[in-house]
Amino acid sequence: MTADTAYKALDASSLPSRLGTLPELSERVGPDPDEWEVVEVGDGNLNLVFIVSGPAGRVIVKQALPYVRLVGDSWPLPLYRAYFEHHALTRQAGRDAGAVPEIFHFDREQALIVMEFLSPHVILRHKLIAGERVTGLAQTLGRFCSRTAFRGSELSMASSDKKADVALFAGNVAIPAITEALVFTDPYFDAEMNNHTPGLEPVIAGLRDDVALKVRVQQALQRFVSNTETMLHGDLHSGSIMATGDEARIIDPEFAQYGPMGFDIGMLFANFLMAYFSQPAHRGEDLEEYQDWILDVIETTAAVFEEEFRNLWKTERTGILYPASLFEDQGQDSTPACDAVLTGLWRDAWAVCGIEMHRRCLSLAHNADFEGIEDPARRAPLEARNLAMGARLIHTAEDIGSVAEVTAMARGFNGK
Ligand code: SR1
Ligand code: MG
Repeated sequence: MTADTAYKALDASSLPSRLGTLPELSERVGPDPDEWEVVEVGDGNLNLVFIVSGPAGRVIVKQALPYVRLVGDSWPLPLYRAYFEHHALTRQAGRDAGAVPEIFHFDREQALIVMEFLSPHVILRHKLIAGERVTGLAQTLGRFCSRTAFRGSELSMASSDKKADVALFAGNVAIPAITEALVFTDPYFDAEMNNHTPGLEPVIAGLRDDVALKVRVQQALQRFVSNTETMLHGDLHSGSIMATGDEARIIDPEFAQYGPMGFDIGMLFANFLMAYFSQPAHRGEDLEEYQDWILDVIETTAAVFEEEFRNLWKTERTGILYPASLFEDQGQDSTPACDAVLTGLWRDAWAVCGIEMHRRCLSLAHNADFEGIEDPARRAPLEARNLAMGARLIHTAEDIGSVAEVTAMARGFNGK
């Protein structure tokens, strides 16, 4: 950046002159900024995203806005989130090499990150709505969730490093507050920014009348705010994944915070389940096969996650938790300890899964899987199935013994 470093939002016309002298851009886009083509493509809820193209190639420039883009400047949001996103991307790249875009440049003052342009990748949510398959998707996602969960925790990290990182991320208060409200709280009362499809009123009344359900959701929130097990992606939905036909990458960790190890995979599965429940409005004759594929992705992701977690348990358990000195060094098997950790993790995951299924139909930020169904009379019954399954997951989270029970549950609700 030039002499005046005060934050200013970029636009397509000012970007070349403002970033034209950055060597990272000259090298990757081209030395003459007059030759750059800039398009703003951000379709998320928070930020500006530019594709910058030139004779040497393309990069992404992502810049935070000082407010929530979805709502406008009536909802201010600190720019410091870009700083935490940068830290999160760096840690994720270290914990699961190649899973996230490469960072070329970070400017804290301007809240901007210049990063790899993923091509020909598209947002996974669009692929799911279009009925497209991604080979190897479950392997990538299962490994990413497992490696980031394990390697960001005291199962692997030195206690002092972990504490320092938790302290660093504790500076990020505004972003977790969004999740605390929009995900865990707003769906269960008449919050100002809520919106829902007409026709769902009886279902919503049922959820809000269900005291036991609200207690369980609050218990999950209590774990989310107070359990700093690992560094989460924090917003791992199908809009935070970009894919080709045979490769997937994880983007947008601006909601990164320390939290329970089951959070990311629970949110991820909710988004696959919402893709599943919305499919009858998007598909024709291949509906059943495609829905089966989605459930297969969920089952395989869970299997890959567990396999990788058990593998890391055996090979990388270098932190203070469940040390070899208490088990293997005494000739004892630590598998029961790993089983216990995974049991708690899956309990958290299934509860979060149900809660995410609720918030995307009831709170502020919905998803295109359902929102793309134009006719509310068609949308409401599909969302009702999704809401009912969400409630079942929240109520039964600690009793679910396998992912197959969850996919069977989905098939049951889909037939209703
Ligand atoms: C005001 S932000 C709304 C939602 O968008 C993000 O992607 C998160 O999911 C957040 O809850
Ligand atoms: Mg995002």
